[in-house]
Formats: sequence, C-alpha cells, structure tokens
Amino acid sequence: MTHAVCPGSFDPPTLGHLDVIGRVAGLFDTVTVAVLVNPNKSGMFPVAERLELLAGVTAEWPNVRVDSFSGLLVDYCRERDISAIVKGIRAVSDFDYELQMAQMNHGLTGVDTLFLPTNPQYSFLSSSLVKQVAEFGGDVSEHVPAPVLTALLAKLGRA
Ligand code: COD
Repeated sequence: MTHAVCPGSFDPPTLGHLDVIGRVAGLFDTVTVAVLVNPNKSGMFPVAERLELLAGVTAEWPNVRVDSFSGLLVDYCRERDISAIVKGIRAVSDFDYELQMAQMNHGLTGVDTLFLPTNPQYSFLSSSLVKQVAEFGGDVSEHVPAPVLTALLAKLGRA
C-alpha cells in the first residue's frame, strides 16, 4: 500500500490545491490531506472548517482522506507509515524554500518529498491572494471550489 501526504495550511483550499490532490490520488493508494494546526496563526478559517471544506471538495476521490496535525510533519509521517510528502510547485520561488524543507525532512527521518508542477492555469494562485482579492470585493469564483466560495463570502458578510 502506498500512502502519501499533501500537507498545507489550506486557508482556504483553492482549485490549485485541488488539482494537485486529484493528481496525487491517481498515483498513490491512499492520500492524506493534512492541515497544519499552527498555534501562532489562527488564519481566516478555523482548522475544523478547513477540514470540513476539504472533505467535501475531495469526496470524489475515495482514496483521499483529510486530517490535521501539529508539530513536525516528519513525525506525522513516521507515526502513520507515510512514505512520501507531495508538494505542488507553482514557480521557481516555491522551489527554493520547498527544496530546503524537503532536504531537512529527508535528513530528519529519510522521508522523501515529491514535487508536482502546478497546472499552468493555477500557477499564480494562492490562498492568501484569494483572501486578499475577496476581502476587497474582487471575484474569486474561478479560483476556488463552489463550497469554498460560499464559505468565503459568508465570512466576509457577502453571502
Ligand atoms: N498550484 C499548485 N500547488 C499549490 C498551489 C497552486 N496554485 N497553491 C498551493 N500549492 C501547494 C503548495 O506549494 C504546498 O505544497 C501545498 O499546496 C499547500 O499550500 P498552502 O499554502 O496551503 O500551505 P503551506 O505552504 O503554508 O504549508 C506549509 C506546511 C504546513 C506544509 C509546512 O510549513 C510544514 O510542513 N509545517 C509543519 C512543521 C514542520 O514540519 N516544519 C519543518 C519543515 S522542514
């Protein structure tokens, strides 16, 4: 059984995240989408709501499950026998930091990180840009799944 993790903040999940998760679901027997619980950063969406949104938008892939974690990602992987971390790469700027994390994580426990290049249509897309555009009244309907858009607009009082 091959088991990969797609870790992230997912605050909120975007179509870029979803594209990567769907492609990973086709490559591994089981995929866990793991949301980091960051005690120093609450984010716009509480972790419980991110998990609920992720569970809904990944329901089409039966081998994808969602979970949250705190602490080191490598410990999470070791405890669950996860053999690969998969990250989406949007640009060279992503690669710089992701490479450092991948090498640190490999050094810590030997877990490997695989990089999936983003689908070009999502290469500029990030949760923070989505939030910023939505906060100032811009249309983000082409960048997030419908349930996320509904939740985002409700949060901004524009439901
Ligand atoms: N297209 C493709 N991929 C995308 C897109 C897009 N448009 N947007 C984001 N992604 C990818 C990101 O590159 C990333 O791989 C993943 O989706 C999640 O993105 P985010 O922005 O939701 O999450 P991040 O980057 O904030 O998550 C960082 C982690 C939580 C993975 C990281 O900080 C971590 O592992 N923390 C745990 C503590 C730890 O172990 N630290 C030591 C690291 S060496």
